[in-house]
Amino acid sequence: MNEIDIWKLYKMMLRSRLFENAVTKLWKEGLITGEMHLGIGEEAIVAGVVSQLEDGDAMAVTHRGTPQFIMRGVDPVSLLLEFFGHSEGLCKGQGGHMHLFSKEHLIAASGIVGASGPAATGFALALSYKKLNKIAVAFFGEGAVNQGMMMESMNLASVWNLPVLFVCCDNDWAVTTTTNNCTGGTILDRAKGFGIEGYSVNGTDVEAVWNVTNQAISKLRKNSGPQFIHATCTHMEAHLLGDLLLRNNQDPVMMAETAEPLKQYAGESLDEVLLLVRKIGAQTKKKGDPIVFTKKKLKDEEDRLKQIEEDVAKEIEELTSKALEIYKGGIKYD
Ligand SMILES: Cc1ncc(C[n+]2csc(CCOP(=O)(O)OP(=O)(O)O)c2C)c(N)n1
Ligand SMILES: [Mg+2]
Repeated sequence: MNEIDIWKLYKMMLRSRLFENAVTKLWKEGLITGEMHLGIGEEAIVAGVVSQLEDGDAMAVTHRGTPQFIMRGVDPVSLLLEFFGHSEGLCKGQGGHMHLFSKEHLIAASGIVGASGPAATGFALALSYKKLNKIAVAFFGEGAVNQGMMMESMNLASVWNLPVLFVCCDNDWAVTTTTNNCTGGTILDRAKGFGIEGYSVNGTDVEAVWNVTNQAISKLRKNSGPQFIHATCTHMEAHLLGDLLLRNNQDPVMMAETAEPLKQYAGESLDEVLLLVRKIGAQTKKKGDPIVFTKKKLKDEEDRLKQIEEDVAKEIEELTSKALEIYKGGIKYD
Protein backbone atom coordinates (compact mmCIF):
# COMPACT_ATOMS: atom_id res chain seq x y z
CA MET A 1 0.00 0.00 0.00
CA ASN A 2 1.04 3.56 -0.68
CA GLU A 3 2.17 5.17 2.60
CA ILE A 4 2.84 8.84 3.27
CA ASP A 5 6.49 9.70 3.95
CA ILE A 6 6.76 13.29 5.14
CA TRP A 7 10.58 13.27 4.99
CA LYS A 8 10.52 12.27 1.35
CA LEU A 9 7.94 14.98 0.63
CA TYR A 10 10.00 17.60 2.46
CA LYS A 11 13.08 16.68 0.47
CA MET A 12 11.16 16.86 -2.83
CA MET A 13 9.86 20.33 -1.94
CA LEU A 14 13.21 21.61 -0.76
CA ARG A 15 15.00 20.32 -3.87
CA SER A 16 12.51 22.13 -6.08
CA ARG A 17 12.79 25.34 -4.03
CA LEU A 18 16.57 25.40 -4.07
CA PHE A 19 16.58 24.64 -7.79
CA GLU A 20 14.25 27.58 -8.43
CA ASN A 21 16.34 29.78 -6.13
CA ALA A 22 19.34 28.89 -8.31
CA VAL A 23 17.28 29.74 -11.41
CA THR A 24 16.42 33.11 -9.85
CA LYS A 25 20.08 33.86 -9.26
CA LEU A 26 21.00 32.94 -12.84
CA TRP A 27 18.13 35.05 -14.13
CA LYS A 28 19.29 38.04 -12.07
CA GLU A 29 22.81 37.57 -13.47
CA GLY A 30 21.36 37.77 -16.97
CA LEU A 31 22.23 34.18 -17.88
CA ILE A 32 18.56 33.28 -18.25
CA THR A 33 16.61 35.84 -20.21
CA GLY A 34 12.97 36.65 -20.79
CA GLU A 35 10.03 35.91 -18.55
CA MET A 36 10.54 33.39 -15.79
CA HIS A 37 7.56 32.09 -13.81
CA LEU A 38 8.43 30.25 -10.61
CA GLY A 39 6.40 27.61 -8.80
CA ILE A 40 7.65 28.83 -5.43
CA GLY A 41 4.79 28.49 -2.92
CA GLU A 42 3.12 25.61 -4.82
CA GLU A 43 5.61 22.89 -3.83
CA ALA A 44 3.29 21.14 -1.35
CA ILE A 45 0.61 20.68 -4.01
CA VAL A 46 3.10 19.41 -6.55
CA ALA A 47 4.88 17.06 -4.12
CA GLY A 48 1.59 15.72 -2.69
CA VAL A 49 0.47 14.74 -6.20
CA VAL A 50 3.68 13.84 -8.05
CA SER A 51 4.93 11.56 -5.24
CA GLN A 52 1.97 9.28 -5.97
CA LEU A 53 2.42 8.90 -9.70
CA GLU A 54 3.60 5.65 -11.27
CA ASP A 55 5.72 5.06 -14.33
CA GLY A 56 3.51 5.59 -17.36
CA ASP A 57 1.28 8.24 -15.73
CA ALA A 58 1.22 11.53 -17.62
CA MET A 59 1.16 15.21 -16.64
CA ALA A 60 0.23 18.45 -18.33
CA VAL A 61 1.50 21.59 -16.62
CA THR A 62 1.44 25.37 -16.93
CA HIS A 63 3.83 28.27 -17.40
CA ARG A 64 4.81 27.62 -13.76
CA GLY A 65 5.72 23.94 -14.13
CA THR A 66 9.40 23.69 -13.18
CA PRO A 67 8.64 21.97 -9.82
CA GLN A 68 6.70 19.21 -11.60
CA PHE A 69 9.63 18.47 -13.92
CA ILE A 70 12.11 18.47 -11.04
CA MET A 71 9.96 16.32 -8.76
CA ARG A 72 9.15 13.81 -11.50
CA GLY A 73 12.85 13.14 -11.94
CA VAL A 74 13.72 15.07 -15.09
CA ASP A 75 17.45 15.76 -15.25
CA PRO A 76 17.95 19.22 -13.66
CA VAL A 77 21.08 19.95 -15.73
CA SER A 78 19.11 19.47 -18.95
CA LEU A 79 16.48 21.83 -17.55
CA LEU A 80 19.04 24.53 -16.76
CA LEU A 81 20.59 24.13 -20.21
CA GLU A 82 17.10 24.52 -21.66
CA PHE A 83 16.57 27.73 -19.68
CA PHE A 84 19.90 29.01 -21.06
CA GLY A 85 18.56 28.32 -24.56
CA HIS A 86 21.36 25.77 -25.08
CA SER A 87 21.11 23.22 -27.89
CA GLU A 88 21.67 20.39 -25.40
CA GLY A 89 18.80 21.44 -23.16
CA LEU A 90 15.77 19.22 -22.55
CA CYS A 91 14.04 20.57 -25.68
CA LYS A 92 17.20 21.51 -27.58
CA GLY A 93 16.91 25.06 -26.27
CA GLN A 94 13.72 25.67 -28.25
CA GLY A 95 11.16 25.40 -25.44
CA GLY A 96 12.40 27.73 -22.70
CA HIS A 97 10.83 27.28 -19.28
CA MET A 98 7.23 27.55 -20.53
CA HIS A 99 7.18 24.98 -23.31
CA LEU A 100 8.97 22.04 -21.83
CA PHE A 101 8.31 18.49 -22.90
CA SER A 102 9.70 15.16 -21.77
CA LYS A 103 8.63 12.14 -23.78
CA GLU A 104 10.40 9.87 -21.35
CA HIS A 105 8.42 11.22 -18.39
CA LEU A 106 5.22 11.99 -20.33
CA ILE A 107 5.09 15.62 -19.22
CA ALA A 108 4.01 18.50 -21.42
CA ALA A 109 4.01 22.17 -20.45
CA SER A 110 2.24 25.04 -22.16
CA GLY A 111 2.24 28.79 -21.64
CA ILE A 112 -1.33 28.99 -22.90
CA VAL A 113 -3.56 29.42 -19.88
CA GLY A 114 -6.02 26.49 -19.72
CA ALA A 115 -4.12 24.30 -22.21
CA SER A 116 -3.24 21.70 -19.59
CA GLY A 117 -6.94 20.69 -19.51
CA PRO A 118 -7.16 19.41 -23.11
CA ALA A 119 -3.57 18.09 -23.01
CA ALA A 120 -4.21 15.93 -19.92
CA THR A 121 -7.59 14.83 -21.23
CA GLY A 122 -5.91 13.80 -24.48
CA PHE A 123 -3.22 11.92 -22.55
CA ALA A 124 -5.96 10.16 -20.56
CA LEU A 125 -7.89 9.27 -23.72
CA ALA A 126 -4.75 7.66 -25.17
CA LEU A 127 -3.96 5.83 -21.93
CA SER A 128 -7.47 4.47 -21.61
CA TYR A 129 -7.70 3.59 -25.34
CA LYS A 130 -4.53 1.54 -24.91
CA LYS A 131 -5.98 -0.01 -21.73
CA LEU A 132 -2.83 0.89 -19.79
CA ASN A 133 -4.55 1.57 -16.46
CA LYS A 134 -2.54 4.76 -16.02
CA ILE A 135 -3.71 8.27 -15.17
CA ALA A 136 -3.11 11.82 -16.42
CA VAL A 137 -2.85 14.94 -14.24
CA ALA A 138 -3.75 18.47 -15.33
CA PHE A 139 -2.17 21.19 -13.18
CA PHE A 140 -3.57 24.69 -13.69
CA GLY A 141 -4.05 28.00 -11.87
CA GLU A 142 -7.41 29.33 -10.76
CA GLY A 143 -7.15 31.85 -13.62
CA ALA A 144 -7.63 28.95 -16.05
CA VAL A 145 -11.06 27.94 -14.77
CA ASN A 146 -12.74 30.60 -16.89
CA GLN A 147 -11.16 29.30 -20.09
CA GLY A 148 -13.62 27.51 -22.36
CA MET A 149 -11.15 24.74 -23.18
CA MET A 150 -10.75 23.90 -19.51
CA MET A 151 -14.50 23.45 -19.10
CA GLU A 152 -14.77 21.51 -22.36
CA SER A 153 -12.04 19.15 -21.11
CA MET A 154 -13.78 18.60 -17.80
CA ASN A 155 -16.99 17.89 -19.64
CA LEU A 156 -15.43 15.38 -22.05
CA ALA A 157 -13.36 13.72 -19.32
CA SER A 158 -16.59 13.19 -17.40
CA VAL A 159 -18.69 12.00 -20.36
CA TRP A 160 -15.95 9.62 -21.54
CA ASN A 161 -15.08 8.49 -18.00
CA LEU A 162 -11.40 9.33 -18.46
CA PRO A 163 -8.72 8.95 -15.76
CA VAL A 164 -7.87 12.66 -15.37
CA LEU A 165 -6.93 14.29 -12.09
CA PHE A 166 -7.65 18.02 -12.39
CA VAL A 167 -5.50 19.96 -9.90
CA CYS A 168 -6.27 23.65 -9.50
CA CYS A 169 -3.44 25.55 -7.74
CA ASP A 170 -5.36 28.54 -6.44
CA ASN A 171 -3.01 31.37 -5.47
CA ASP A 172 -5.84 33.91 -5.84
CA TRP A 173 -4.03 35.89 -8.53
CA ALA A 174 -4.00 35.75 -12.31
CA VAL A 175 -1.28 38.31 -13.05
CA THR A 176 -3.09 41.36 -11.59
CA THR A 177 -6.63 39.97 -11.31
CA THR A 178 -7.95 38.42 -8.13
CA THR A 179 -10.45 35.56 -8.16
CA ASN A 180 -13.33 37.59 -6.76
CA ASN A 181 -12.98 39.95 -9.72
CA CYS A 182 -13.42 37.30 -12.39
CA THR A 183 -14.82 34.01 -11.13
CA GLY A 184 -18.49 33.49 -10.27
CA GLY A 185 -19.56 30.76 -7.87
CA THR A 186 -16.99 28.38 -6.46
CA ILE A 187 -14.39 26.45 -8.40
CA LEU A 188 -15.31 23.15 -6.79
CA ASP A 189 -18.96 23.59 -7.69
CA ARG A 190 -17.96 23.91 -11.33
CA ALA A 191 -16.31 20.49 -11.23
CA LYS A 192 -19.36 19.08 -9.49
CA GLY A 193 -21.52 20.62 -12.20
CA PHE A 194 -19.76 18.37 -14.70
CA GLY A 195 -20.35 15.35 -12.50
CA ILE A 196 -16.74 15.29 -11.28
CA GLU A 197 -16.02 14.44 -7.67
CA GLY A 198 -13.93 17.14 -6.00
CA TYR A 199 -11.96 17.95 -2.88
CA SER A 200 -10.82 21.23 -1.30
CA VAL A 201 -7.51 21.29 0.49
CA ASN A 202 -5.02 23.63 2.09
CA GLY A 203 -2.25 23.54 -0.50
CA THR A 204 0.34 24.74 2.02
CA ASP A 205 0.01 21.48 3.93
CA VAL A 206 1.72 18.70 2.01
CA GLU A 207 0.23 15.95 4.20
CA ALA A 208 -3.29 17.21 3.59
CA VAL A 209 -2.63 17.36 -0.16
CA TRP A 210 -1.13 13.86 -0.12
CA ASN A 211 -4.20 12.49 1.69
CA VAL A 212 -6.84 13.90 -0.66
CA THR A 213 -4.71 12.96 -3.66
CA ASN A 214 -4.39 9.44 -2.34
CA GLN A 215 -8.20 9.13 -2.21
CA ALA A 216 -8.61 10.67 -5.64
CA ILE A 217 -5.91 8.56 -7.28
CA SER A 218 -7.13 5.29 -5.81
CA LYS A 219 -10.54 6.04 -7.34
CA LEU A 220 -8.97 7.00 -10.66
CA ARG A 221 -7.07 3.73 -10.79
CA LYS A 222 -10.37 1.91 -10.29
CA ASN A 223 -11.74 3.61 -13.37
CA SER A 224 -13.98 6.04 -11.47
CA GLY A 225 -13.82 8.77 -14.11
CA PRO A 226 -12.13 12.15 -13.46
CA GLN A 227 -11.44 13.68 -10.05
CA PHE A 228 -10.82 17.31 -9.08
CA ILE A 229 -8.64 18.90 -6.37
CA HIS A 230 -8.95 22.57 -5.47
CA ALA A 231 -5.82 23.49 -3.50
CA THR A 232 -5.30 26.98 -2.10
CA CYS A 233 -1.77 28.34 -1.80
CA THR A 234 0.24 31.53 -1.50
CA HIS A 235 2.24 32.45 -4.51
CA MET A 236 5.45 33.70 -3.00
CA GLU A 237 6.78 35.85 -5.81
CA ALA A 238 5.49 38.32 -8.36
CA HIS A 239 3.75 36.87 -11.43
CA LEU A 240 7.14 36.51 -13.06
CA LEU A 241 10.71 37.45 -12.27
CA GLY A 242 11.19 41.05 -13.25
CA ASP A 243 7.54 41.95 -12.72
CA LEU A 244 7.67 45.32 -11.01
CA LEU A 245 4.10 45.33 -9.80
CA LEU A 246 3.77 45.22 -6.07
CA ARG A 247 2.24 41.92 -5.17
CA ASN A 248 1.96 40.77 -1.57
CA ASN A 249 5.40 39.26 -1.30
CA GLN A 250 7.75 41.27 -3.40
CA ASP A 251 11.38 41.30 -2.51
CA PRO A 252 11.79 44.34 -0.21
CA VAL A 253 14.82 45.61 -2.10
CA MET A 254 13.04 45.39 -5.40
CA MET A 255 9.98 47.01 -3.84
CA ALA A 256 12.04 49.97 -2.66
CA GLU A 257 13.63 50.35 -6.10
CA THR A 258 10.23 50.35 -7.74
CA ALA A 259 8.90 52.92 -5.32
CA GLU A 260 11.93 55.23 -5.46
CA PRO A 261 10.73 57.30 -8.44
CA LEU A 262 7.38 57.83 -6.72
CA LYS A 263 8.96 59.42 -3.67
CA GLN A 264 9.08 62.89 -5.16
CA TYR A 265 5.29 62.81 -5.43
CA ALA A 266 4.44 60.99 -2.19
CA GLY A 267 7.05 62.51 0.14
CA GLU A 268 8.34 60.71 3.20
CA SER A 269 5.00 59.09 4.00
CA LEU A 270 5.74 56.58 1.25
CA ASP A 271 8.44 55.02 3.43
CA GLU A 272 5.89 54.34 6.14
CA VAL A 273 3.54 52.73 3.65
CA LEU A 274 6.34 50.57 2.28
CA LEU A 275 7.37 49.50 5.76
CA LEU A 276 3.83 48.36 6.47
CA VAL A 277 3.54 46.53 3.15
CA ARG A 278 6.83 44.76 3.80
CA LYS A 279 5.69 43.72 7.28
CA ILE A 280 2.44 42.29 5.93
CA GLY A 281 4.35 40.65 3.10
CA ALA A 282 6.81 38.99 5.45
CA GLN A 283 3.98 37.62 7.60
CA THR A 284 2.04 36.25 4.65
CA LYS A 285 5.17 34.76 3.20
CA LYS A 286 5.91 32.87 6.39
CA LYS A 287 2.34 31.71 6.86
CA GLY A 288 1.96 30.60 3.28
CA ASP A 289 5.34 28.94 2.79
CA PRO A 290 4.80 25.17 2.49
CA ILE A 291 8.44 24.48 3.30
CA VAL A 292 8.38 26.48 6.53
CA PHE A 293 5.04 24.79 7.36
CA THR A 294 6.46 21.26 6.92
CA LYS A 295 9.80 22.00 8.52
CA LYS A 296 8.02 22.95 11.75
CA LYS A 297 6.55 19.45 11.92
CA LEU A 298 10.01 17.91 11.60
CA LYS A 299 11.88 20.24 13.95
CA ASP A 300 12.40 17.61 16.67
CA GLU A 301 14.79 15.68 14.44
CA GLU A 302 17.27 18.48 13.99
CA ASP A 303 20.19 16.38 12.73
CA ARG A 304 18.13 14.62 10.10
CA LEU A 305 16.75 17.94 8.89
CA LYS A 306 20.20 19.47 8.74
CA GLN A 307 21.56 16.52 6.79
CA ILE A 308 18.78 16.76 4.17
CA GLU A 309 19.30 20.50 3.82
CA GLU A 310 23.05 20.08 3.36
CA ASP A 311 22.66 17.25 0.86
CA VAL A 312 20.11 19.09 -1.26
CA ALA A 313 22.07 22.36 -1.19
CA LYS A 314 25.21 20.50 -2.30
CA GLU A 315 23.39 18.71 -5.10
CA ILE A 316 21.92 21.95 -6.47
CA GLU A 317 25.23 23.75 -6.22
CA GLU A 318 27.03 20.98 -8.10
CA LEU A 319 24.47 20.64 -10.85
CA THR A 320 24.35 24.41 -11.34
CA SER A 321 28.14 24.50 -11.73
CA LYS A 322 27.96 21.61 -14.18
CA ALA A 323 25.32 23.35 -16.32
CA LEU A 324 27.33 26.60 -16.27
CA GLU A 325 30.50 24.79 -17.23
CA ILE A 326 28.78 23.23 -20.25
CA TYR A 327 27.10 26.48 -21.22
CA LYS A 328 30.14 28.72 -20.86
CA GLY A 329 32.75 26.21 -21.97
CA GLY A 330 30.91 24.94 -25.04
CA ILE A 331 31.37 21.41 -23.67
CA LYS A 332 29.28 18.50 -24.90
CA TYR A 333 26.78 17.22 -22.32
CA ASP A 334 26.40 13.50 -21.92
C1 LIG B 1 -5.02 31.98 -23.23
C2 LIG B 1 -4.09 32.93 -22.51
N1 LIG B 1 -4.56 34.11 -22.09
C3 LIG B 1 -3.73 34.97 -21.43
C4 LIG B 1 -2.42 34.63 -21.20
C5 LIG B 1 -1.49 35.58 -20.44
N2 LIG B 1 -1.31 35.02 -19.07
C6 LIG B 1 -0.21 34.31 -18.77
S1 LIG B 1 -0.27 33.72 -17.18
C7 LIG B 1 -1.76 34.44 -16.92
C8 LIG B 1 -2.45 34.31 -15.59
C9 LIG B 1 -2.69 32.93 -15.19
O1 LIG B 1 -3.23 32.90 -13.91
P1 LIG B 1 -3.43 31.54 -13.19
O2 LIG B 1 -4.05 30.57 -14.13
O3 LIG B 1 -4.14 31.79 -11.92
O4 LIG B 1 -1.94 31.02 -12.95
P2 LIG B 1 -0.81 31.66 -12.00
O5 LIG B 1 0.04 32.53 -12.88
O6 LIG B 1 -1.45 32.40 -10.90
O7 LIG B 1 -0.05 30.47 -11.52
C10 LIG B 1 -2.20 35.13 -18.04
C11 LIG B 1 -3.48 35.85 -18.13
C12 LIG B 1 -1.98 33.38 -21.69
N3 LIG B 1 -0.73 32.99 -21.49
N4 LIG B 1 -2.83 32.53 -22.30
MG1 LIG C 1 -3.34 32.10 -10.04
